[in-house]
Amino acid sequence: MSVTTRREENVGFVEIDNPPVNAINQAVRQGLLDAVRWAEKEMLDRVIVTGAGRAFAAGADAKEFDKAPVEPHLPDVMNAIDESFVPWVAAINGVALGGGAEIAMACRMRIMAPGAQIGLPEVTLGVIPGAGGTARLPRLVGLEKALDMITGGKPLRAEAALAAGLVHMVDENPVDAAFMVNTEELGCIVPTWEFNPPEADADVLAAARERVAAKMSDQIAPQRAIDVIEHGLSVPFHEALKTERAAFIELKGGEQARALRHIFFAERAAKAPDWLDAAPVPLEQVAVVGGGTMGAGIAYALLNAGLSVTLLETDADGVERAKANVEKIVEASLKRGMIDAARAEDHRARLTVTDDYGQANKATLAIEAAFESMEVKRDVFAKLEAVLPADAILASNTSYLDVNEIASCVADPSRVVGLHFFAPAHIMKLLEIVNADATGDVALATGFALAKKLRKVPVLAGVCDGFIGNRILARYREAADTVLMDGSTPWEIDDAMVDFGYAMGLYETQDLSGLDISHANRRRQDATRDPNRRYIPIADRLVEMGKLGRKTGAGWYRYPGGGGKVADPIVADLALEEAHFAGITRVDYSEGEIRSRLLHAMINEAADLLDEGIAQSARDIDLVTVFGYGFPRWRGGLMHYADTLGAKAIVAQLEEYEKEDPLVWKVSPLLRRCAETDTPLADAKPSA
Ligand code: T1G
Repeated sequence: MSVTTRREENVGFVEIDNPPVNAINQAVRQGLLDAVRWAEKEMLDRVIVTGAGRAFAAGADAKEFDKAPVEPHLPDVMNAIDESFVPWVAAINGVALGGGAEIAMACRMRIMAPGAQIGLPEVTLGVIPGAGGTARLPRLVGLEKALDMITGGKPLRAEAALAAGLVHMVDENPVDAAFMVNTEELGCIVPTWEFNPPEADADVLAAARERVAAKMSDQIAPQRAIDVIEHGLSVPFHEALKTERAAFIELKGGEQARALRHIFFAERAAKAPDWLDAAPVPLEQVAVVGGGTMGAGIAYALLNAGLSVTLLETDADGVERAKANVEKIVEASLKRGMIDAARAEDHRARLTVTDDYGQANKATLAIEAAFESMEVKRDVFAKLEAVLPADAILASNTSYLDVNEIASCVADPSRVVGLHFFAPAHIMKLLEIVNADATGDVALATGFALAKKLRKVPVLAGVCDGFIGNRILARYREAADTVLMDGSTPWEIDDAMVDFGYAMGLYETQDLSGLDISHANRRRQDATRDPNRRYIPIADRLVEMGKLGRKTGAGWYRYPGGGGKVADPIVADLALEEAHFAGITRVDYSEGEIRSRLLHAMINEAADLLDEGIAQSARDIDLVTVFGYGFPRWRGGLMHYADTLGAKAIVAQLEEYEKEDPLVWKVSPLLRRCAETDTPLADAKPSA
């Protein structure tokens, strides 16, 4: 049963029971509607509606969004509750999101448990509330608060919901409290749909439009929500519902909603593969080697997940630096209100920073985050192997080096796995779990168990230079540098990708991390670089000029102080000079031509990764690009976006670009297969 009913005296109890989070599917909608009719037939005093388990209701079942809507439609269920002569009381025991919040708002009264949350996150799925939320919420909390909640999608905790006037009471046991509410008092509350709408305050609406335009200009739903809310203030309630429903249906079928739903479910499907049935090692004591930016971030992420951490450094100075690095993150988290003083103290109590590896002798997992040098890593692994328990898992956070080579230095290489975190490690959700040739199932299972504990998005990657994300990034950079050499400027290239939806362009990002880092990486690759690939020396010239990026006040851009950046004519001249030396006749690319060249190079590399089995699925590549590399979430990830172009069109475009440079742009066998068989990349399989 998705909705159960029972009565006690003259009170009806309705429970939504659709594990795990009471998503509102057709059966729940029908059950609620039947419950309205049942309560009226029984002439009950009131109905108390709550959720079974940890949620009140997580919203409409998004799995139904790709199908034609089936009656009863949720707005009709809401109206039946709102207009019923038997008043309903929402006992909000857990999250009441989207349609869940709309059920609560259709009730006469709302009582919330202290740990519960209530909100309308529909815009995060590319839609707007579609069951009365845009009409009821402004009537309950006022226009400004409603606009903020609906365009931002962020839920309110109980005290904030009470202060906003969204709920009447906060109580440890909302069902009991609802049972005790005085019948007369309840009878005096006007049905929500009869509330007068707030004034259509032009300044408030304009401020909301400005905020949305500034922070999420690419996304359609937030802007559409404002229009629907505004319309709903000046027409009768039921007419407002019609406009809302039409907008919801239209958005639901659109590209952005499909892309956001794809990522929502892909993120939740990111778990250990079905074939992996080994148990992970217990995760209580973890060692981290290296207290630099990455190591400190990893250590903090572990502390924040309740684990105890021994952070290992090389000497006393290193220990002091590591302590300071972790403390900096603790202080920043305190300042942002992400943890309170008690939790900060608890984190500090579970952290040991030392240069004595022996103190890590109880760790069941060690994560090496030392300098990116094979020699350093092999030395660290030898020291770890000497002190940790024989079955402890040894992980490397290396972003480029060969995990097989690292594993070869320990007696039992099945203990070795790659755990590639992304900076800042305590914030970025992606975790590439690198499956080396000898990596055992226990090591892999431990990687996935750690990801779950840290609430990271785990993606299994095979061993290659750069694994999944950095290999795609390398192609992105190469294509950008090629376009830079052949005709554009760094700012034209960055603007093209920011207009596509990236928060920041490639060159500005390099200025942020420092040109010396990629310079060191290029030197490391000198010996093995393919001599046939064009080498673009512009970045090297900048490093030679001391232009290392933000930290030196200039890199690809100039940073004249005050946080802004300006185009640097010196850099534009450098590109002209190098193109001249190379005998290139530059081309004035349009923004679309720039964007297409970069994206096609990335898509092709991703197809190769899939074809070689380095990535297990197109969905995994979408997770990597969205959660690790800033690919716009509302485009669903690189491969979901590629499927909107279609393999045939991609192959035809790559064949054109191949004439310009057959190494930067070529056609992956997998792309050709998909084009020939009209197979979406989402369904593509490795060739082997
Ligand atoms: N529809 C379908 N499945 C859902 C779902 C939903 N709305 N929410 C969660 N699930 C599944 C999820 O895929 C996973 O499945 C399992 O439940 C546990 O989720 C008409 C149009 C509620 C805070 O946007 O934010 O209402 O992997 O791993 O970390 O106006 O789920 O187990 O097979 O995330 O404890 C609006 C989306 C919908 C809320 C719980 N609602 N959900 O987090 O568990 S649109 C939302 C969440 C709507 C109305 C409109 C979170 C959560 P599986 P989980 P969690």
